[in-house]
Amino acid sequence: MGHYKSNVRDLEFNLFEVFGVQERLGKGVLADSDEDTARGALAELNKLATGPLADSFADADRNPPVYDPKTFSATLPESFKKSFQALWDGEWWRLSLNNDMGGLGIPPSVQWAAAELILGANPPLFMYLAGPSFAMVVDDNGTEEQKRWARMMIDDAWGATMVLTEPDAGSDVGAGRTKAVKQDDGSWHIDGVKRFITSADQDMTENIMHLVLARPEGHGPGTKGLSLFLVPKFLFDPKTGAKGERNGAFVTNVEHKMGIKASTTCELTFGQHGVPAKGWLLGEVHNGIAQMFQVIEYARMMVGTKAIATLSTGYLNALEYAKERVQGADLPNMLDKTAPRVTITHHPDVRRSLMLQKAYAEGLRSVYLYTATFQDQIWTKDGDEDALKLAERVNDLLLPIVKGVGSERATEQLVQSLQTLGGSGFLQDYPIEQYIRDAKIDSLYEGTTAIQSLDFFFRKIVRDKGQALAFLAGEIGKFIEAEGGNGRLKNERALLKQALEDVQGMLGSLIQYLTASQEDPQSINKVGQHSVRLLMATGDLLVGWLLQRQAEVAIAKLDGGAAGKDKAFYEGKVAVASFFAKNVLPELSAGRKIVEGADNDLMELDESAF
Ligand code: ST9
Ligand code: FAD
Repeated sequence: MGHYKSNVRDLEFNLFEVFGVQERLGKGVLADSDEDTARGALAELNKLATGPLADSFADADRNPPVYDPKTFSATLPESFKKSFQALWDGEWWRLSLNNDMGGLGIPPSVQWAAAELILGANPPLFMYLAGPSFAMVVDDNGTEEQKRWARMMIDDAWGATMVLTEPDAGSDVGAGRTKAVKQDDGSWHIDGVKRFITSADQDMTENIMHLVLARPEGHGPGTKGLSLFLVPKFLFDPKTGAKGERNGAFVTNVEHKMGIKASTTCELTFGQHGVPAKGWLLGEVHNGIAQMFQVIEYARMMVGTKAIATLSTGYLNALEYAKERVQGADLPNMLDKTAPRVTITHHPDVRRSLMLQKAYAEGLRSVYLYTATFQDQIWTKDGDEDALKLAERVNDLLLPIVKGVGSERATEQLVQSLQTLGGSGFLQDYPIEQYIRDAKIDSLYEGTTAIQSLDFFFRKIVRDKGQALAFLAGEIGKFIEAEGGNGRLKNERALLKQALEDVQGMLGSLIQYLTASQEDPQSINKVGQHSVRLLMATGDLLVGWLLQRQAEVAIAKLDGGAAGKDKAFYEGKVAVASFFAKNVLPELSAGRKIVEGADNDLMELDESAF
């Protein structure tokens, strides 16, 4: 058995029993799919993910890509290339494409469920598949000619990258200094050094299209002065795609990292090695940051899903170990030295930890799939203009939760998965130490957690005038009032109601501090001190709510006579919702008190006192 333990049952439960995504299938752009085809796709991919994709997971970590400075190139381990080929041959690169571009005709919710399987088995594989999905952004924004290039990117199986970061421009993308100089033939020469660029070189694809942010000469400061350029690794015949000369975009280093080693992280240098780095302005319009955010939104969803996928397999590995490991006696028999030794699942602290891991793994899975249901609505253009606008706003609101909360909780809970294995967890005989190393990046790239929290508060709540949040609070409120589940989980609903009030209370305080900053500019620092707390609390609220929604479905199934494996599955759903409500949600009240009592002492303290 490989390292990857998937949870297709839970994916299907969310999709078809909780969110009812099958209702959109069989119509419009989804005319060719139904529940069976969606289930079939997941089953097929699951075989690949738990087999050939997972096979190179550890080998590519222990034998990472090798950089050759003489040729500016990176060579990937053979085992990993084999896994990539299996994924490619299965045509899974079609997953995120729309029908016109050769997609599979399945909605984003099923696409992301499928993505979880790849991301849980071997995340760098998914990232090397960026070519086709980034081609969609080129197609959406490009000139007629660039739309043809987008087809080439797909048909000729190119790789692709997103190129923003520079040594002095990380979170602050607008500080980027890479410049672009217009040429007489309408192309541009890019000049500068970018760092930390994922997949900027590899030896698996014929060409790579870099999507690069650079500042045209004379353009203003900040992100708004940046434009997006298409910069291929190899120049190509614009009509046929035939490969031409090497372009002047060279990888000048591959980083040595803590984890996710199979994914090359490169310094990418433009126009510094005697060959100009030729680029073409996307769509011939200077709208770089907005265009790049189309890629970033996709990538933030991907990063959150990756973290949650890893947490899920971490939890399932820990669970399997715990069911077999015998150690110590039951606590009630602890004084009896002759008492029978038991598996560690008998120890209350192990149970507590496993149930918390389950809560976050399954609750966060539900959060990302719930988010994807709004993408389904946008994808199928289901509803009038107002409904579609609202779906976009809600999707936007949820993205920093999927990414920020997903990554933070995954890292935190994966440490608990390792703890379940005791000292064995520390060994490379088990996958969890690699999971922790590979998942840590998720709270860093695509905007750190602090950046997600600022995006959540300032852009997704304040700038949105709270519209998306009001919708979400309304949905949770309706659930609380509905009293479903046959009157069971009453106490849990009351705890959810309190959690909703606590999050609203926290938000109310932060809005007050923001308003007060019109008189006292320092007051905004109180928002900055607590924005991550708000983000994480909202994440807990959503996890608590969705686990209870799941429990309501489970109760109906149990009442309907579910038996065997199904019975255990549904009982687990009821138990985890109850556990989370009783053990985690009450903590939000303390968080609210902290936010209500916020002051600026921290900001007034001299740095030397730290
Ligand atoms: C990175 C990559 O880290 C890591 C992994 C790469 C993996 C690549 C491959 C992945 C995909 C693979 C796919 C395969 C698929 C295969 C399928 C098969 C299975 N939403 O607030 P302002 C825009 S990359 C939308 O003033 P500042 C907007 O246009 C590096 N748009 O910002 C706005 O204008 P306006 C990632 C947004 O103060 C304009 O920006 N780096 C949003 O100028 C200015 O906004 C980062 O993420 C948004 N949420 O700049 C940087 N926000 O207001 C993190 C802004 O008029 N830093 N815009 O609408 C930030 O995000 C900063 O907040 C900042 C601040 C840069 C935006
Ligand atoms: P900094 O921005 O210097 O942040 C340092 C710390 O300060 C963080 O804790 C941060 O939260 C905090 N901080 C910074 N600004 C603020 C603020 N305004 N408010 C509150 N806190 C703040 N980039 C690409 O363009 N393309 C890629 O493909 C890509 N892949 C990557 C792959 C890997 C493995 C890594 C490590 C990075 C990758 N990146 C990529 C870059 C990544 O997106 C950045 O590292 C990230 O955005 C953070 O920037 P930074 O590292 O410069 O940290």
